[in-house]
Amino acid sequence: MGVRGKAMTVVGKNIPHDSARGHVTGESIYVDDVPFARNELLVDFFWSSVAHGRIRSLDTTAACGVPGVVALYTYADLAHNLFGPIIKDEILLAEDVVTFIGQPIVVIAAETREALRRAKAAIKIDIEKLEPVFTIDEARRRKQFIGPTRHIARGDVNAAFASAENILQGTWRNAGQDHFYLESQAAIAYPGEFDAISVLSSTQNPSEVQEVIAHVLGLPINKVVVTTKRMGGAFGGKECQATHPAAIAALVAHKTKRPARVAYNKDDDMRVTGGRHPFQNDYKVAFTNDGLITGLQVDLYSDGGAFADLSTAVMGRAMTHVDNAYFIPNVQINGTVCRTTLPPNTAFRGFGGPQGVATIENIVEEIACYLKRDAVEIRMKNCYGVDDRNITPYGQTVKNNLLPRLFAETIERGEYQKRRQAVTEFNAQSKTHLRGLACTAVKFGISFNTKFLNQANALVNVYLDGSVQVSTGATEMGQGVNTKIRQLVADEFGIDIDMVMLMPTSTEKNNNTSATAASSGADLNGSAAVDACRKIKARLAEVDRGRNLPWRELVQAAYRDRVSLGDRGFYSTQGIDWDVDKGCGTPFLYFTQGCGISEVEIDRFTGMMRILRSDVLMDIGKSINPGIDRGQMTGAFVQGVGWLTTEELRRTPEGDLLTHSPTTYKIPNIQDLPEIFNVDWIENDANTVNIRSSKAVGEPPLLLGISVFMAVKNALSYVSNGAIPKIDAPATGEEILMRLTAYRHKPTFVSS
Ligand code: LUZ
Ligand code: MOS
Repeated sequence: MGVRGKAMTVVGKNIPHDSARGHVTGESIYVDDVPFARNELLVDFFWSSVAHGRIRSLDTTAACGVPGVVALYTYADLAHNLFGPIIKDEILLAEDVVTFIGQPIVVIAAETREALRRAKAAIKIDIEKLEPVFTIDEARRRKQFIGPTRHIARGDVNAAFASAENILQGTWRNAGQDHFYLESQAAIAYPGEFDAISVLSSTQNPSEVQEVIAHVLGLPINKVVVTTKRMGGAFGGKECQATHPAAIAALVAHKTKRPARVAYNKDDDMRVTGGRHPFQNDYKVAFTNDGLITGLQVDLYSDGGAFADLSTAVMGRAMTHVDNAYFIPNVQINGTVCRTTLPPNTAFRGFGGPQGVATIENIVEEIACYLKRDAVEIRMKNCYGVDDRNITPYGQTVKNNLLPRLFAETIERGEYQKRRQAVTEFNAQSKTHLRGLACTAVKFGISFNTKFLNQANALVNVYLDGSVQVSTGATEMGQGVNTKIRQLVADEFGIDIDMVMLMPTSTEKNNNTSATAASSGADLNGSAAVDACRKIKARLAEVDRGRNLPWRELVQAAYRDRVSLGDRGFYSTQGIDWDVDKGCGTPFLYFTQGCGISEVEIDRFTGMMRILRSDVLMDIGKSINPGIDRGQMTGAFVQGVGWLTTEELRRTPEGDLLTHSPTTYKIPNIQDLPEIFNVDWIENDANTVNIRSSKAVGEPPLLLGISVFMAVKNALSYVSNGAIPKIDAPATGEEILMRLTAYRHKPTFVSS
């Protein structure tokens, strides 16, 4: 109930995204839309064009002399050069060694773009080339790793293999993915009095940007204010890597005492930032003749790139998601991050979860193929139970497990059995096309896997006309977190949604905040905002003394009584625990679950693939905003499909990215959507551990895009002459065609 006994009504409604109008009309302001300040400098950096090398000499004299150039800086101008979110191994500006193409070496500040361009061309550098490392295999050979190999284990895998009825072995390989946010990385830094500095940043993580700027400039953190109004997409790419442009802009503002702006263009952004981690996972699985998995050993290897960034945490999530929907009694999971000479890979929607889940879904497809059974049968047989067989390899109990129900309902709604029959018949008669069908699941753990990050604070101010401003650490990247928090606050006070405004995220109002990440922006920050509202409500109830005053009169009465009309809320997730060394605990507050069925059709002459139909069914709890959640489910699914089917990063043998624009890097467009696309969720308000019984939805549906990849694999199984079809991600048209061609020429044997 609201403060005056009014029923809560806004939560659960399709309130439009608070920027919907602004995005369409162009009224929404992004960092690089902010008008230029008087005296403002444009900033860019000169980067390494060599993947691995030693800088023999660097001469910036000519660049300094270019008209319009105001300053050039190197690492020597920083108070500290070394930083990093988990392992402090990252340098902002290269010192004597460069370790990836795109690594910043010299910061250039100039009056015009032309001067920037000319100065870059005038920098003379001599780099002695060293041996680069571009693959997981090569890094493994050289034992170049980031952090220790981690383990999760249960039962006795060796005994399971010794007594196994069947064993399969193989390697799952997936490539990387570019975040392809529409707004490239950008920041503007404004110098203040006495070394204070104020920064506008397109970041998911204003507090980290603030901390890194203070660190590299040698300032106390309280001298730096970072503000984020919104991002034009982020997808994890602005969880850590928005820090670099912001710190570079701050360096220039700090030194020159002039405002300074960095805004990457798309091509540069794609070349210098990292993306989703490529993985290469060796697996060995034991299973009965009935398809029951009895043992699994997986050695996960990721390509972390040149610096640690979040790679070890990403690996942690991959390791805790290799089980996905399936109970595996005996498991040994080992995870190792490889260091290569590529841009550091980082958070990307799903954060290792997709790479872990794709591994086991691929294994299940192979078991089905080997046993000549339908994969859905194998999946349901191995699915986590409701009352038993419901403990993960790391010891967390899967509570309120809806997977068996989701499988059953998705199969029924998606007419799986009927369509399986139809696909088989189609493939028997078509000489030109090939169809495939697959059903996969997702069980995504919600909470940061670093325990201390699971906290949030909020500031709520009520004004004399009854209107409300809310500030939290949540950043709006298009996912609608502002709208959800507005709804939560409006309901707490029992007031109209239009009375509530979400303010730009600022480190001035909310300190030490976590990145808006791990799908938990609304969970954590919404809970903190509600906590603040409840403190204010408790005081208002005393002012009201049962009079039931209208909201505005109540607020004014409180003001005249000198009762505080603002407060700060705090939330920390309870009951979670994770021992990273032992690989056990209860790292997640709950799981968001779902199932997806996809059917694809492949042109046997070109390899071109179309998605005929996808059905997505999820448990997203009791939705705070069904329209926004539908958008997240649809978009995440399509982004997952892009990762696994069309998006391909290609480099020269020297490691230079060739696919650095939409002309060569293919993200899905509207024509690539499933021709029939059903997105739905089940009714469930039993998730009482989270705010208003909702569930996080930002990342989990991405993993259902895996159903499309497995449908491709399934299609290939119809022409592989009984062999298990091998295909790596992304399954581009070219990759599919090569596999089809191999079957034609070598009908009995196909290597992976
Ligand atoms: N970021 C992070 C994340 O630091 N820890 C996580 O567990 C996580 N999970 C998903 C996305 N971002
Ligand atoms: Mo993230 S992958 O920034 O939730």
